[in-house]
Amino acid sequence: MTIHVLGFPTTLGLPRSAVRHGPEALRASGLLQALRRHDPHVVDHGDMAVPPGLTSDPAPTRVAKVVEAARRQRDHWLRVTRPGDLLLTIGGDHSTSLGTIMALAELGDDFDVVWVDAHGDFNTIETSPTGNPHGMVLSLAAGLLPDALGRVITPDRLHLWGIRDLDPGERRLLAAKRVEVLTPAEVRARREQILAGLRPNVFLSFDIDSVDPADAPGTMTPVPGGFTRDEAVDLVKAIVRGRNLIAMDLVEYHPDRDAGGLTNRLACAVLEAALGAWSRCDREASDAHQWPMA
Ligand code: DIR
Ligand code: MN
Ligand code: MN
Ligand code: MN
Repeated sequence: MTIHVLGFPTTLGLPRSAVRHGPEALRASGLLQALRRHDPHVVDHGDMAVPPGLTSDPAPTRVAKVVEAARRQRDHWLRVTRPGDLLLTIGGDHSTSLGTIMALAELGDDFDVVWVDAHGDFNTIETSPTGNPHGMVLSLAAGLLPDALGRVITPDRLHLWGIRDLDPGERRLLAAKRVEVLTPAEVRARREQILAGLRPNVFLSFDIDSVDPADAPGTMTPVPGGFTRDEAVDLVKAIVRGRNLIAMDLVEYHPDRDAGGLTNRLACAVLEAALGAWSRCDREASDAHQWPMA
């Protein structure tokens, strides 16, 4: 069983942002060394080359470029992965997660997507107030932008947790498709029940802005009222324990806005929580982090 690590420094979903420096910043903090403490079978695939997002592109062009990059990421995963492996991608904006969903669907895995985020990412070109495809990733995967991509995943497999900032049109679409959409308060109140509702195979896509800006200032789109750092770490452990984490993404980390490195340390803790639970090591004793390194 191998952990495959891929940097995906994309801004195709969120042009003009420094989320392209996310993989580089986390690598510099000792990401690979930390993962190897959990499991020696870590293969670093480097960073995928992705062209910059352009605000001058009309929304359909932006979406087409996101899909093109996602296909390359899917093809890469399909070449390297074996049953039992874990696909770990460091974004980039949230369009990072489309290629992995496509790869898992192609592999025929029976999996749920847990999308931990402040946002629904269920806009279409028509409902999006920004035209930014990072807010359309799940609607793309669900086939709601039919010119761009067929249906990759059915809406019943989507579990959106931490959500507190929906655009009116995407709110209607999420309701029409009966997607599970839960605020942080609802996740707290119904935790055991919603965890029990997950399929055994899980793709966890963790958007840094799911966490409250007090604990995660390093993001482009902060929204008050998020999970605390400790809640996020606990939740990730609970998701991974007793399930097969088949893929995980850490996205929307914006190092330029991360005064004091708070968000870098949060990203570290979240990844270690997932990997610790995944490799079934008892990490509690070494929870005094050696990572990020000074
Ligand atoms: C907003 C922001 N709903 C949009 N989405 C974000 O542009 O569609 N997603 N920030 O993470
Ligand atoms: Mn997102
Ligand atoms: Mn978000
Ligand atoms: Mn489900």
